[in-house]
Amino acid sequence: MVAGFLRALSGTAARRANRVSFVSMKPQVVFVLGGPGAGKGTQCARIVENYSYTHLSAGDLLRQERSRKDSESGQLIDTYIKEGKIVPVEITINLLRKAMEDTMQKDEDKFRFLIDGFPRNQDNLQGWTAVMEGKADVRFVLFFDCSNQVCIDRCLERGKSSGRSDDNRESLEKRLRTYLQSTRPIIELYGEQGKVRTIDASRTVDEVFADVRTILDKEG
Ligand code: UP5
Ligand code: MG
Repeated sequence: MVAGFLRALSGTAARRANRVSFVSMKPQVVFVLGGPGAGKGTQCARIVENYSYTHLSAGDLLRQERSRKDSESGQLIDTYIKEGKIVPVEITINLLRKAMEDTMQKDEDKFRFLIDGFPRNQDNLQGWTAVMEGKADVRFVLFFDCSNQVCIDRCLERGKSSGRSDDNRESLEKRLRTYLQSTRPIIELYGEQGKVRTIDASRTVDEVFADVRTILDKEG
C-alpha cells in the first residue's frame, strides 16, 4: 500500500513540480524540527520579529485546512492529528507550496521561509524532494531538542487553554511515539549531511532564542 502510494505520489508530484512557480528569487528554507511542545512555534515567532523570515507552520496550515468549509481533506486531517499520525504528504506539500507561492507573489523580497514541523517522516521528505528539489534551497535544520518530559509538561500545560484536540495525554503519547520513530530519523539524516543546528530547548524562551540568534547571525 505504501509502495502504491509512493508510485501515485511520484506521478502526481512530478506533474505538480512543473506547476511550481516562484516569482524571482529561489526560496531559502530553514526546516524547524523538534518534539511536540519543544517550542518551535514560539521561537519562530521570535525569529520573525527579528529577522526577515516568513513562518509557515505545517501543523497550523493543516488545522486551517481542516476548518475550511469545503475541504475534502478536513475529516482525514482531523483523524490524523488526534491520532498523532502524519498526514499524507500530498496534502501537506500542497499547502506549503501554495503558502510559499502566495507569499512571494505578494512580495518578492519575502523568499526566506521557516518551515515549522516538516518534514516529519520519509513520506514527507520524498514529497518535498519530488515537488521542491531544485526549486527551493534547504539551508539547514533548526532542531529544538528537549526531553520527552519537557514536551509532555508543556503540551499539557498549554492544553488547559489551547483547545487543540491533540493536547491531551492520550494524543500526546502517540505524538511522541511518532516523533521518536519517524521524525528523529529524518533529523539524523540531515545531521549526516552536516545540516542540523541543535539547540537545547529545555531552557527559558529567552535563553533558547539567544542560541537561535547566534546561529542565524552566523548563517546569514
Ligand atoms: N513554551 C514554548 N517554549 C517554552 C520554553 N522555552 N519554556 C517554557 N515554555 C515554553 O510551545 C508549546 C508550549 O510550550 C506553549 O504553551 C509555549 O508557550 C510553551 P510551542 O512553541 O507551541 O511548541 P511547538 O514545538 O510548536 O509545539 P506543537 O505542539 O505545535 O508541536 P507539534 O510538532 O506536536 O505540532 P504541529 O502543530 O507541528 O503538528 C500537529 C500535528 O499535525 C502532528 O502531530 C501531525 O498529526 C500533523 N502534522 C502532519 O501530519 N504533518 C506535518 O507536516 C505537520 C503536522
Ligand atoms: Mg507548533
